[in-house]
Amino acid sequence: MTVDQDTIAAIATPGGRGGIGIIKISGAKSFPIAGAIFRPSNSSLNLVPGSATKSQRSAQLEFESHRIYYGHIVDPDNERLLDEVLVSAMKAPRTYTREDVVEINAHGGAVVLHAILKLVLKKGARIAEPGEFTKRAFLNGRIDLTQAEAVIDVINARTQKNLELASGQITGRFRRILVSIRKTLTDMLIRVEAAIDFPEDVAELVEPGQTAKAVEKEAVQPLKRLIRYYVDAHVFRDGLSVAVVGRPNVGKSSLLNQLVKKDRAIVTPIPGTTRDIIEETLNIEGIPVIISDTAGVHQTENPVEMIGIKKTLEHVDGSDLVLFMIEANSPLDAADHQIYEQIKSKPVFVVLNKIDLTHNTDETTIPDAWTCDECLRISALYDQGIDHLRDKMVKWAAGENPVDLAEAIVPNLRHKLLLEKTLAAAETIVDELQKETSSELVAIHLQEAIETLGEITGDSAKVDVLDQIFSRFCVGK
Ligand SMILES: Nc1nc2c(ncn2[C@@H]2O[C@H](COP(=O)(O)OP(=O)(O)OP(=O)(O)O)[C@@H](O)[C@H]2O)c(=O)[nH]1
Ligand SMILES: [Mg+2]
Repeated sequence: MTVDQDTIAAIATPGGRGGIGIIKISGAKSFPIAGAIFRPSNSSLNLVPGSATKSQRSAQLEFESHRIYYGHIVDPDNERLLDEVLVSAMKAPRTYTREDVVEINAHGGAVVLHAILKLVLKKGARIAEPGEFTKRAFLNGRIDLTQAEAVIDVINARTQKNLELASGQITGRFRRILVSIRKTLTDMLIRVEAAIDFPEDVAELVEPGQTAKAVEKEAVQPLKRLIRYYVDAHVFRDGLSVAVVGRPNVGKSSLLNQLVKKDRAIVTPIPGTTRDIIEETLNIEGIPVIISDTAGVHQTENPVEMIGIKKTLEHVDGSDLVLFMIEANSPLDAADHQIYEQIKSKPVFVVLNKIDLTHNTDETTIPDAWTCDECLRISALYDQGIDHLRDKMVKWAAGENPVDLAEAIVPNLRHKLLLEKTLAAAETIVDELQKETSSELVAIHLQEAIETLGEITGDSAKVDVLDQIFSRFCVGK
């Protein structure tokens, strides 16, 4: 995939009003475009909207790289003053995209920013696609794909730990390990291929026992470590989605409100209050927990409720954990059993609510046939057992002894799947070397492992994968 030659531009700051708003331009025409519309501050140039004369126009500006200029944006076609700005001019290659970059710091209002952007487009730029600036940084070799992915993770970070993981990856921590494994395998491939071409020197080039040990130590072990980090700590980066499910009126919305410490969902004694799915994100010890309150599930003819119930069951499918709520103060009914049947393939915590009404003896007996990860007693209304529930969710997600994230590299799911594929190839190589099977087979598996690592770093990633990754970005990044 190559970079196109267009100069691209976008508003890089979020919509709405703010102190400043930034328009970013990248590409060969950035400096000429900025030169055409920017008037550096000059006491003899007293710009009033629509008042400047042609003779007052400055000549083509010569920007010095990595300097900030104070002045005004003026439409050169009608001399209309648009805003007072600071312009940063940065010459390639020491820029975000490795192209010439100009950033216009204007005032942060939607109308003014769009007016300036329109002018920039009129002067020869085209509007940037989502993530296109970062895509150029990747295609121009400044960062690898893992670092590009980390940029979006930093933007989307929901907790401090989330952010630490992403910023560690931006600095290339993950990339360095992958590059080192890839180098080991590439060196080996060169030697194995040489041995195939010059069989008389095989013994000198590839000593099978030692080579197997080297692959084990320098590829298999580090790959296993990275995969283990994913398993142990990916919830810190990906979050944990938790669905609260149960029949109407058991107290699901009350639990959501208690967890987020505000009246987020409507609570009434009328069964069938909640119809839509209500989501909130909590930070529980660094894990972004996305908790969703759902419509009570039961047999109903009410068409609105039926839609809500259908949504609930679809939502359960996409959740990591289900909090299946039942009432501690009344025996289970048919609806409870039906719900259990529909959620039992997921990890389930059974939550007995309303224990304040039981006088310490629950009316509910949980059937032996129900397998669940935890069984907890709470009162959503009186805040009993809620901290314990939080604690159990964290332990379930992160394990009893959470990994030290300070230096950890936690791959995302895409990385993890490719790491597993690389690991399978590396283990096959070790096996083949130990059994001294054909060098041709070893070479094929080395190539496969190298290629798969390249998909992680982006060296051999396919166009559709790249498009998918960069489409997750916002415009202007
Ligand atoms: N005593 C007691 N009442 C509770 C408790 N939790 C909820 N309630 C009450 O139970 C009723 C139903 O609570 P909701 O939170 O609306 O129940 P829900 O499961 O969301 O109900 P639907 O949205 O209709 O499915 C309300 O009157 C709550 O005040 C609890 O722990 N103890
Ligand atoms: Mg509700």
